[in-house]
Amino acid sequence: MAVKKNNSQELVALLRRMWLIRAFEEKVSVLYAAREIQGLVHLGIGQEAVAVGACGQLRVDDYVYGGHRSHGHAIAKGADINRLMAEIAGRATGYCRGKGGSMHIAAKECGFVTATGVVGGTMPLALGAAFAAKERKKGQVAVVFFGDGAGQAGPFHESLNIASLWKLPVIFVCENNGYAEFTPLSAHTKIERLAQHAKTYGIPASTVDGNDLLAVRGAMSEAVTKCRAGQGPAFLECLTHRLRGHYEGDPAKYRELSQLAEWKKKDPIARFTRLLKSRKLISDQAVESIEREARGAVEQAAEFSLASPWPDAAEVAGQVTA
Ligand SMILES: Cc1ncc(C[n+]2csc(CCOP(=O)(O)OP(=O)(O)O)c2C)c(N)n1
Ligand SMILES: [Mg+2]
Repeated sequence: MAVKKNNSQELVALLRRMWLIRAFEEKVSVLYAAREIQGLVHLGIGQEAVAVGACGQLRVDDYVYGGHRSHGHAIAKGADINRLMAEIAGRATGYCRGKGGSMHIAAKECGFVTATGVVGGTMPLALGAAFAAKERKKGQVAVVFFGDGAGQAGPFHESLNIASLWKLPVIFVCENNGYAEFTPLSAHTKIERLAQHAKTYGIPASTVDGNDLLAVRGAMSEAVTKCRAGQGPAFLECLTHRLRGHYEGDPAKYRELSQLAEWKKKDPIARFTRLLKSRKLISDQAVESIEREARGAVEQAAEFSLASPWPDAAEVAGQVTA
């Protein structure tokens, strides 16, 4: 895909955002190993180009929904990393006052509406946001991120059907990382490309290399333009791979080391850095300072989180509406 010279700053900002996500999740991994973070944690290390490529095409007032592996989606949409880290660490200063944790992030001010550990669970919710957006007529869109495993869930099919039927402004972004927990795609479906399902429901779909930031960005730009113009839903399948286990602590014995090594070569951050360098859009020094700044910001977020109080036990039933 051609890179216009006049948007070099924007491209560098995308690299910066990918680094922020990477540094953030690497710190989460360290804190998790040190038992500063409780519960299950799923990292999207290696999948940053999908989050950043897709969310980079959105407005603040567009809605984003995630799932169990969504720290990166929230950061890409503009979530504050202090409040995000505090939430993951279960502290009262977190986005959900420490009650949601890693899998239940909601950063309302930037349009990251919610996430859930229920696979496919936010797909129908995104439809609701898209329905409201359609009624409001301000050109907003709703985006929902989910994995290949969600393709076998009922809400996936129900959501695609209704979105198509009602021509809703929703973009389905599938992160096809080839695994659902420890099960390879070939063992959980005969459908190799999730985009095939979208076509069945009459939704325009494309499959792109999810580790190529510009490929994701280009496909998302097209989808968002059509969606805002009232042409109905779109489906974007991004082929990618998580470089960590399914959850932190997963020994990932179901995956060949050679497969992991192959995917490491396709690391989206290293790849995009090479591209920017080859086009002389960034210097080695600038790349180093981007990484340093990201790690610095994340250290501060960790310090803020660990110095924050735990939620008050008396608040346990607060903010929960029946
Ligand atoms: C409705 C439901 N069924 C099963 C599970 C258990 N589960 C948690 S993650 C996961 C796999 C999800 O795979 P995928 O959608 O590909 O996302 P990935 O983990 O690869 O990002 C499963 C089956 C769940 N959380 N919710
Ligand atoms: Mg998967």
